Amino acid sequence: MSNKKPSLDVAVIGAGFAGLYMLHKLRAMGFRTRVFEAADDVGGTWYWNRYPGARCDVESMQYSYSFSEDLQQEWTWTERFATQPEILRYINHVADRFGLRSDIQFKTRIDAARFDEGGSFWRLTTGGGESIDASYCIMATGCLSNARIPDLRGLADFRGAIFHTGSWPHEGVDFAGKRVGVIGTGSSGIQVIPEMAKQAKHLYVFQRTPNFTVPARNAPLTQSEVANWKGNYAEHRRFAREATRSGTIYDFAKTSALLASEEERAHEYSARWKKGGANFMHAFNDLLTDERANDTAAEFVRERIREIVKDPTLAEALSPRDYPIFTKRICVDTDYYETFNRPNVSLINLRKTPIETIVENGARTAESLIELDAIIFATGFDAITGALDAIDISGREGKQLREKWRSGPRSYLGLMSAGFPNLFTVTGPGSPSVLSNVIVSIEQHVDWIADCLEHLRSRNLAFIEPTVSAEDRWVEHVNEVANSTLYPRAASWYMGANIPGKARVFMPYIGVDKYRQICRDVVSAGYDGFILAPNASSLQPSMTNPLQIETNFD
Ligand code: NA7
Repeated sequence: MSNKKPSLDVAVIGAGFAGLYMLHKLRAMGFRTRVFEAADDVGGTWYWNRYPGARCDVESMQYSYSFSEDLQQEWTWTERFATQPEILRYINHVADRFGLRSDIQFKTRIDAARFDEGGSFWRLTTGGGESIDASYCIMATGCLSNARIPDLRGLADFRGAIFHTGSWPHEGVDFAGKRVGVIGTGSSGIQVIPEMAKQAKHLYVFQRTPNFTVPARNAPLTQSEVANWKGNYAEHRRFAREATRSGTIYDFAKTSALLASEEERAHEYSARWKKGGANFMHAFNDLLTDERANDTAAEFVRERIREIVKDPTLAEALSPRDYPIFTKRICVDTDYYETFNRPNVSLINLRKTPIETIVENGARTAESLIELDAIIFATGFDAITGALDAIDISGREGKQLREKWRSGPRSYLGLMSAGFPNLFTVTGPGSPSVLSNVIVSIEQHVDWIADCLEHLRSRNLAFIEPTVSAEDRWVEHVNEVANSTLYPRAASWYMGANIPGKARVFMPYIGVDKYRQICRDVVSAGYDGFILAPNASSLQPSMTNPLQIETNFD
């Protein structure tokens, strides 16, 4: 066994919201920490997703760090829903304010992370062939960072320009006078389409599955709105963390849609539709658990589509019918349905006329050749596990994480996976992650991991790993919770359904409030379900003799 101490205590992969806060926190605690980032600057998701119309669908007063009172008081958001450039400015401000850049190695993609059992540390390998050793490895790689372009026949023959919303050119693109195709109508497509319609000569929207979207009603924030938030930040943040399922404050209804009269329902839905934003989801308390209740909300939105879109055939083609509303991420738009009334916009319904092949000058469907100068893929991400799978991660006995997760990700609390000591995932599968205000979830994970490393250090322990039985129980619990809702009814990226060949398993944990309590209970019970050890070899026996875990998840 090598006694050489690794050069780093902690290696963090990714310089988005998660990686930056992790660095700030650990550095202050005296851990030798370094962040590795593939891009040439900070920002993660907000660095890459620069497409026209890109905005956060969580309101800006809630979509920010809470760890520094000074930071949250000094920063002023200008709009109800912040644009990508404004969020990126905020992230850059944070990086500068806390002097984080000096400990971030940019333009460095981590290709592999191997647990070196001899030396008992993590050895990372970069794309450039550099090796880095660290006692702990923290994956802050993001849930929506592995952009996917589908394998369309003939794509290599296309002579026009190809873009993906999740990897947009920094210099911007001029689409004036161009015939543009957007493939995909998820949140990104629904944001880019109205903007593209204003720029392009003609826009062709290639839709496979229509999505439900609610109007954002975005507007500048008033001074009094900002003052109200800033004056009550502590309480607002506490409420979001401890009393909500999604870590976001909405106007939560306490009544069932089915107990309300038709008029009451119409009144409630209309009021929320007028106010805008994802608050619409919370009009009644059974919309995600009762199909009949859910259908009242879905039908309200379909009625709005019929009202807005002048051509009834087009309105019907834009109306989702084969999954419950909210079980795919609800989209929040500005003039999405209105855009289809423009003469320079055409909808290509891929359910009726699929793309047979891309050719050098466009896309050939079963019906016609659509000539295009540019194709924008708004086709999403290999979500939640994609960025982790892209790294060759191998743990004890050379076991690969992507092999272990082939039939679906297995983790304990979405924080660690058995067989991979000292490897943490921020907002990993099995944690609220994408079903929450992700900054709330990031801060909780970063704090939990930092406390855990302090716990180990103060007791002269160096290793931590979950037991297989704790992990099994957790995976079962995540599924039980999901199955008590309508979520699994949609072929969504929450289920891995957008990636051919990916296991269909519901990946996020539903319930920020409950999840946080469970994480605290696990710690109070002495890191229940984890093995803590002074050396790596002491981790071994537990795998054949798993501990029984006491923490009650229910
Ligand atoms: P999404 O939500 O995964 O949407 C991707 C869209 O692309 C969706 O409409 C897909 O249709 C469509 N798609 C995917 N593959 C194809 C192929 N092969 N052909 C045609 N259409 C396809 O990704 P977004 O980037 O919009 O949003 C992801 C999250 O990022 C979002 O929720 C925010 O949190 C930020 P499908 O529904 O699969 O039939």
